[in-house]
Amino acid sequence: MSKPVLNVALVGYAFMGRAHSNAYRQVNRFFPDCPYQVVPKVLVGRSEGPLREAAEQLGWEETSTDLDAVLARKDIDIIDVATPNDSHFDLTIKALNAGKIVLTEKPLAMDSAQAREMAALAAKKKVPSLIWHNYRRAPAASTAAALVRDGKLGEIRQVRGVYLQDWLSDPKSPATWRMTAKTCGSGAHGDLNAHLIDMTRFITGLEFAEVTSLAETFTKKRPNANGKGIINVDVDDAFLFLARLSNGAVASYEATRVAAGRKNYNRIEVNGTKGSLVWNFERMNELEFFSFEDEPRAQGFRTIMCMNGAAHPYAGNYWPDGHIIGYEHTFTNALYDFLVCLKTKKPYRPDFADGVANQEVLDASLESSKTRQWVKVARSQKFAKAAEPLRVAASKNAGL
Ligand code: SOE
Repeated sequence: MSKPVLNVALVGYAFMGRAHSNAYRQVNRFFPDCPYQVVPKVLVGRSEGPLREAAEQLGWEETSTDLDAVLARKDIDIIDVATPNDSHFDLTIKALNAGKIVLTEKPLAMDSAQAREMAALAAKKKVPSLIWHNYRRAPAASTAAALVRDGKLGEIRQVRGVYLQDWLSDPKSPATWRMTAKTCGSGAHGDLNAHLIDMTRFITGLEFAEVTSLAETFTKKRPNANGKGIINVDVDDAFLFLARLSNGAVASYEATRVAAGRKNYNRIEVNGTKGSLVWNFERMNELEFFSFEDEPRAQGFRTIMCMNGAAHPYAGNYWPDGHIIGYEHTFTNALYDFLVCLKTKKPYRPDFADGVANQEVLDASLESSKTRQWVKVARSQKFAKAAEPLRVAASKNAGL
C-alpha cells in the first residue's frame, strides 16, 4: 500500500542544510515503517546558480528564490529552516501562518521573546514542531536518558558538559554570520551550549533554575569573510556557566571555539546517587556507565556499545549489531521519530516549547555574563508544562 506523501521545502543549504537533505533522502530507505513518503521537493535560497548546484548535489527536485511563492503552494507540507539564527523567527512565523509544519535549526530564535511567539503560534495552529537538536537521537544518548528515567542513576546530583571546537583559534580566521550579535545572538554560547542545555534537559528530565556565567571574546576584530574590511566581533569565543538545576543539582558548562585541538568535542557527564554516565560525541555509539549496584570488586565505569538492535534505539535500522553509525544518522533518526509522532499524534520532543525552555537558559546566562551576577531563569509558565520531559517513548525507537 503506497504511503501518504509529504513534500518538503528546505531554506538554506550550508552545513545543516546538507545534513537535513541527507535525512530526507535516507529516512524511507532505513526506516521502512516510516509512515510517510518524504520528498525533498524545493530547495530555497537567494542565488540561482549556487542554489541549482546545491539542489543537484543534495537531491532536490526544484529550486526557488521566492519563499512567498513556495509558501503559497498547496503541495508543500513541511518547511525546514536551516538558515542563520537571525532569520529563524521571520521564516518560521511566515511558514506557520501559511499553514505549514515547520522544522527549525537550533537555537530556535535570537531570544526568549521570539521563541515564545514562535511556540505560541505553532500551538495556536495546532501543528507539531521540531528543533534539530540531533544529538538526542544518537542511540547511546537516547539510552542514557532511558537509564536515568528508569532510576539507574538514582537522584541526579551533578552534570558537567563541555562542547569544544577550535575553528576560531586563528585570529585571522574571517568573520562569518556566527560572529556578530545582530546575526547570531551569541557565539559559542547559542551555538554549542544550546546543545548541552538540551542534552541536560533530555537526559536528566531536569530544568535550569539559576545560572552564573563568564564569557570572553579573545579576538575582537576579524577580516570580513567577503574580503571587504574588518568586522568587530561582539559575541563570545568562549562561554562558561554554572547552573543550579530544578532538583537542587549543580552543573557546569563550557562552550568554546578556541580550544586548540578540539574539533567537535561534545561530552556530557551525569552523576547520581546510584551511579554515573558519560556520553562523548567522539565515541558517539558508546555509553560509559558506572553503578554502585555492581558488586564492589566489579565496580567501575563500563563501556556499553549501544549498537544492539534489540536493545538500543535506531541501532537495528541500519546494520547488524556493532556496525556503528555517525553524525548524519542522528538527523535521520530525529526525522523518523518526528514522522512517527506526526502520524500517531504523539508529542515529538524537542519541539518549540523545548526551544523556549532552552532559549530562557541561554538568555539568563547571557545576562549573567554581563551583570556578573547569578540570574534566575525566567521560565514562561505558558510553555513550561508543554516542555515537561516525556515519560513515554516518542516513537517505538526512542526508548523513553
Ligand atoms: C558549528 O559549531 C556547528 O555546526 C553547530 O552549529 C552544530 O549545531 C553542531 O552540531 C556542529 O557544529
